[in-house]
Amino acid sequence: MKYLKLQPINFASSLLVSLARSGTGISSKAAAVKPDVALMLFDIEGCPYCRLVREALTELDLDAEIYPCPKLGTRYRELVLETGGKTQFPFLSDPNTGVQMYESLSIIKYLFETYGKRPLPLKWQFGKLQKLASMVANTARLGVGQIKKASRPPEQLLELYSFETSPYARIVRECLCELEIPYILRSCGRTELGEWLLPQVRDALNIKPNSALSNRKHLQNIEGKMAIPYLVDPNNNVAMFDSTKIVEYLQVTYGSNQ
Ligand SMILES: N[C@@H](CCC(=O)N[C@@H](CS)C(=O)NCC(=O)O)C(=O)O
Repeated sequence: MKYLKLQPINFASSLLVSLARSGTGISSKAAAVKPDVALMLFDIEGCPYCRLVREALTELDLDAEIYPCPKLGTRYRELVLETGGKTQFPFLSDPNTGVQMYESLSIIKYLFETYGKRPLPLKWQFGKLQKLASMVANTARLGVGQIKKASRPPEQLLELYSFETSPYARIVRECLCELEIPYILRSCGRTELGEWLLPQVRDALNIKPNSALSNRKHLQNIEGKMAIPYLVDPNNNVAMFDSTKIVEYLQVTYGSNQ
């Protein structure tokens, strides 16, 4: 697998993006109100604007259904054009309120007002600066996660336990985006100090994280350990950790050379 040979470089450049965005998309304070029906985000993983919205989802501990719309994509871009009138991303559709909107910073403001029920954090009030910083961070990925690759669609949505600024989870999200595989984003931000330690270090120190967040608790309960990313594929009754294994699984299962 050509992909595996490039793995160290691939991870290093993903880490660069995470370091550049290390002030956002990691720590969480759960939203005061959770949407009854899943939010729907039409996005491009490698888009600097879409990243800002996903960072806010992590910070508010909000899950969302992600419908990938890579360039040359055929599965969901048309739907955004029909629904909103233009192909621009991010595009949020909230079935709970009927709100459908473009513009990353407006979406973030909407999420903090509607679900966070708390003032927009200072850093998001410097919206233009955040956009610029996200564009700069993006350069390290050299366009990965932006253009469609041939694939066959899954019947059911997959699930990905992820937090935005995880360099490992990013690599999996990029693959899901390029293959236009829709998934439920299970936000798993950090609330505890122990969660900043790598799983191997935590295990060595026998530190058992006791997250306040429901997705982390659930994962700890079902797997007896906590690591990000974690993929669940109900189409094949598969669940797994480890970004390299997950990407290989996705390419073999859904990638196609048509
Ligand atoms: N000002 C918008 C900019 C959004 C934007 O330009 N997104 C790009 C993707 S990075 C886009 O939709 N490009 C058109 C396309 O992909 O067809 C925002 O902040 O949301």
